[in-house]
Amino acid sequence: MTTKKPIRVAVTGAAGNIGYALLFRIASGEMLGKDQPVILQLLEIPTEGAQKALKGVAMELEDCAFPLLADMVLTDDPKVAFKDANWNLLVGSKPRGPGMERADLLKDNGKIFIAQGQAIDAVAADDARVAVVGNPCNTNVMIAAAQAKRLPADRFTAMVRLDENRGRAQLAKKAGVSINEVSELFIYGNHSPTMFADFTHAKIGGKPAAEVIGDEAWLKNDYLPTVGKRGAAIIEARGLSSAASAANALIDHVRDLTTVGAIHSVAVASEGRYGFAEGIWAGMPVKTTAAGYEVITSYEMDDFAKSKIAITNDELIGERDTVKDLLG
Ligand code: NAX
Repeated sequence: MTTKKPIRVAVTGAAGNIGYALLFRIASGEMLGKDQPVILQLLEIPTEGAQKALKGVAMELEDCAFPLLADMVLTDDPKVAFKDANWNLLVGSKPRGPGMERADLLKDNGKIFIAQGQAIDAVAADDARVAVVGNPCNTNVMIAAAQAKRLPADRFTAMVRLDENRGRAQLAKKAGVSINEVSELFIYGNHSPTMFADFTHAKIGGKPAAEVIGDEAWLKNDYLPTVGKRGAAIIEARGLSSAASAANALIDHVRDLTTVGAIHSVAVASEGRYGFAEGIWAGMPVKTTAAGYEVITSYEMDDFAKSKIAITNDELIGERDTVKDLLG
C-alpha cells in the first residue's frame, strides 16, 4: 500500500473521446506512477447530455476499482475542477462546426481558455502545471498563460507529443527497424500540418536518420507531409479523430515532464529560441530537470530546417494576430 499524498489531476472535456481513452490510464498509474494515488477532477460543459455522459464515465472508473484512484470530482464549474489541482489537462474545446472559419474557431476557443486560465491561476495548487491538448493547442495555451498572474509561463505547455510519436513511428517503419532504434526526433512549431518533424537531427540506431534512410526526397516530400497530415488521415480512415493515440501522447507528455532526464518535444513559450517569435508557444526539445525543464538549444539548423521553422512560425504569428484581443 502506498502512503503518498494523492496528486490532483483536473481534466477538461472529460466525457469526450480523448477523455474516455485517457482517464482510465491516469487512474491505473500509467501517467504519474504505479505507487502514486490520484484524485480526478473532471470538467464538462453544463449541458444535461455532457453531465450525464460524464457521470457514466465516472461510474465506469468506479467499476474498475483502481487502487490508486483516491477520489473523483465531477463538475461543470472550472473553479471546482481546478481547485488545488497539481496537473491541469485542458483537453476540451469546441470543434469546428459546418461553415465555420478557422478564425472563428480560434476566437471561440480562445474565450474558453481565458476563463480556464483565470480559474487555474486563481484556485489551482501552487505547483500547478498545465498541458493543453484542445486545438488550436499552441494558441490556446498562449491565451490561458496570458491570464496567469500567479503562475509562471513555463508551467503552461501544449502537446506536440503525438506528432513526435507519429514521426518516430514513420521513420522506424521506413527503415524497417524497431521504434526503439529511433531517437532525437523532435517537433518544432505548431501542432498543425506546418509543424517541422526535424529528421535532420534524428538518429536511427545511433546514426543520422538521413544516412540510414538514404532518400532525401522521401524525407522532404513524403515523410514531412505524412507526419503533418496524419491527424487528417486518421479522420479519413476512422471517421473520427485520433483519440487513443492522443490520450497515449498526453500520458507520455506528462510522464516525461515528471521524469528527470527525459528529453521530448513540448510546445513551450518560445522566448525567441530557434528563431520563433517571442511570446508564441512552439514545439521544441526539452529536458526534464528536478525543478521543471530546460529547453535544449544546441541543435544547429541548416537552411532547409530554418525555412521549415519560418513557415510554422509565420502560422503561429498569424494565429496570435487573430486572437490578439484575447491576450490582454
Ligand atoms: P470530443 O468532441 O470528443 O470531446 C471534447 C469534449 O470537450 C466534449 O465532451 C465537450 O463537451 C467538452 N468541452 C467543450 N468545451 C468545454 C469546456 N469549455 N469545458 C469543459 N469541457 C468542454 O473531442 P476529442 O476527440 O476528445 O478531442 C478534444 C480536443 O483535442 C479537440 O480540440 C481536438 O482537436 C484536440 N486534439 C488535439 C491533439 C493534439 O495533438 N494536440 C490530437 C488529438 C485531437 O485532435
